[in-house]
Amino acid sequence: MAHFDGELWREIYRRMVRIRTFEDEASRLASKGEIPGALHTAAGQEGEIVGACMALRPDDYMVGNHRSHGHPIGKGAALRPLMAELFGKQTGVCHGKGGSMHLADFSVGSLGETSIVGSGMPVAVGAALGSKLKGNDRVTLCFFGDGASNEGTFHESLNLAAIWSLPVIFLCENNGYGATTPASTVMSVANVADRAKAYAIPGAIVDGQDAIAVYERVLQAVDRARRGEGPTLVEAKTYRYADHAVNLGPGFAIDRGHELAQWRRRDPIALFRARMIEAAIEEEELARIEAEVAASVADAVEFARSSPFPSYEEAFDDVFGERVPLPQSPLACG
Ligand SMILES: Cc1ncc(C[n+]2csc(CCOP(=O)(O)OP(=O)(O)O)c2C)c(N)n1
Repeated sequence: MAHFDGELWREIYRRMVRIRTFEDEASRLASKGEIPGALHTAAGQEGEIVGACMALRPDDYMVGNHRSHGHPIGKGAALRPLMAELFGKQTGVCHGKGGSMHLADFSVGSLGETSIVGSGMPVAVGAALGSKLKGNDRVTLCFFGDGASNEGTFHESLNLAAIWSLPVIFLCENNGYGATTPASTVMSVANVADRAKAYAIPGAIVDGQDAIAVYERVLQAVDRARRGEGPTLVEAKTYRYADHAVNLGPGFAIDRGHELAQWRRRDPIALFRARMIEAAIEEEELARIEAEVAASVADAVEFARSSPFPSYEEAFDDVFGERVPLPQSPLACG
């Protein structure tokens, strides 16, 4: 049984509930068209997200993927600018130009996410190389899916991180599917962690529905990285409750049979809630946390709704490359 740390456990619980509540609300708003575009949610995966992020220091780096509203929340991000970004508003973390699949919040070390599967791993390796060259002890945690582990960037990133002993933790969120493809049908090994052998780095499998188990295993990997001993590959076995994404149409539905009900019985939030009550944390206190989170998500939605869209003149702000002269606003042309 893991050592009980009241402050840590309460924060893990708060962040997991923040992710679930944020995701459920974002999904509802996207389904009714208030949030534009495809929206990938991580409900069901909160245990591995928060367990891993809590093993980091606030000044450590974190890189996500296309399913990454939860990752910055796990790292401690404020909800208002995240929700505003989903709405495409000027007050969003990327000033409304990134949307759901391009959230970056440097204030909490979240270096960002992109829709290109496997693209986060080289970015994480670059951040870790930066720490090494600067001689500081900041580590980088990189989240990616089982599908991304079949991309070429996985091999290149783990190989480079291994030969240069870089301070990076590769956290594979094995939720059983790459979009709608069962992971077992596109992998020649039973576990993503088995691939660590090929790079002579530690590979570990953890129960992704157990936030504390993930926290403890990732903490070991973080300590190793900070000591300069190099990367670790951690595979969290988890599950996502929703189909691939909201607003992509029926072609992305998964035929899951009884699987969903089985995984819901091991819901990471419900399991952890029961464990906290066992550890003598009052039910009323947990209910208070849940009410506070519900209020802060509602507040974030109101903030997003009432924020302005970016102006036409801002179209080329915050982007790399030459600023091209803007023609007269099409809106002004009438
Ligand atoms: C390079 C690339 N190939 C394919 C896609 C289409 N695509 C988007 S998400 C996805 C599945 C990714 O699976 P996984 O990494 O396991 O993450 P999950 O969505 O299951 O969380 C695919 C194939 C893409 N966006 N980028």
